[in-house]
Amino acid sequence: MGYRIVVVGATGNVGREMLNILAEREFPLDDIAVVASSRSQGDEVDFGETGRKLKVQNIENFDPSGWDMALFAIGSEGTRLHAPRFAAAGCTVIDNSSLYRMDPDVPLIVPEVNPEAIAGYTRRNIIANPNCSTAQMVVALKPLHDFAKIKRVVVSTYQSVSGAGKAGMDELFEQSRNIFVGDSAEAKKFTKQIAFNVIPHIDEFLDDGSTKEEWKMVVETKKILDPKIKVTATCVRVPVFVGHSESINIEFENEISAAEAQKILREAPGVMLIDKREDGGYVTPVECVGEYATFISRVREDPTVENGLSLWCVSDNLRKGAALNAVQIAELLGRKFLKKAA
Ligand code: 11C
Repeated sequence: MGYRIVVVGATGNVGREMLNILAEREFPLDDIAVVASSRSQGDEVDFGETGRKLKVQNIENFDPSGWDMALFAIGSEGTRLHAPRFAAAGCTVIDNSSLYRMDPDVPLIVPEVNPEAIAGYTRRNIIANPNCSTAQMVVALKPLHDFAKIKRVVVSTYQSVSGAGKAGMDELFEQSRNIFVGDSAEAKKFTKQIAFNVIPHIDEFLDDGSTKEEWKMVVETKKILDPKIKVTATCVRVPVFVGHSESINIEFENEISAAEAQKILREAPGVMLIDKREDGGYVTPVECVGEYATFISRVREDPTVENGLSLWCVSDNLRKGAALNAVQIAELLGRKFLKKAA
């Protein structure tokens, strides 16, 4: 016996990856429904590589009663409209938007980091999935924090355009092509030219001069990992289609050598350490596409602070940063709370 699962936002970048990953991991399903806005009603989407096509239903008329879980991959606005009615109908919402992440009654879960916090889902029948740049960072930080207690993190991100949806990917493609043929590189989705450029601005500006993407990395890391950890972030969009990269500098309370950190990371859940200290002995975003792991490279001591380390962290933002983490949450929920007889 399996689960009845709904994928909400099934036609978007993350929704499609959710379907791929549910199929790849042979998630125990009795039934699957795909829903999206009325624009996509009647369209067909692939259920991964199973050969099965699923017909998109209109979210406005979809009745969630009798469905076990819904993986939401629509923006905060649509989530605000529809998630409460799914949750009230008994269908547990696993939400990829930022809407509920900081709600104290909604657990924010990365299964390798804080699986125990999922127990709080009963308060609203909603579980939040973190921002992609936070998810990969906390997977890397957790085993190091357990060993030497992290005091402070300085992170700079290099985030791919797929984080801004299909429109972001189309803009990078079109601008690159236009520039090659001598046409203008008009910016629509992004605030400046993204092709052959980098933009130090993701999401809206806040009063203190930081951006909401940077704020999310700070507050989500505290909620998932440890409220005592200080985080400062600079989030940058780069002309890469898929795969977010991060340069992370960490200050610890206790001593930790680079060799100790490498040993810990080699054995850590969800982490793949590729750290050869030679030409090409590190991972770049193009190599992480389609993978589940959070890749760590360039682990080294930072002699400018007591107990400091620097490292490089790369992951597929549509997978561990979004769809994979959501499916892992569904698996965890199934194992712990929504057990089905085999
Ligand atoms: C980006 N991290 O790369 C964002 C996308 O809060 O879930 C995901 C935004 C979020 O643009």
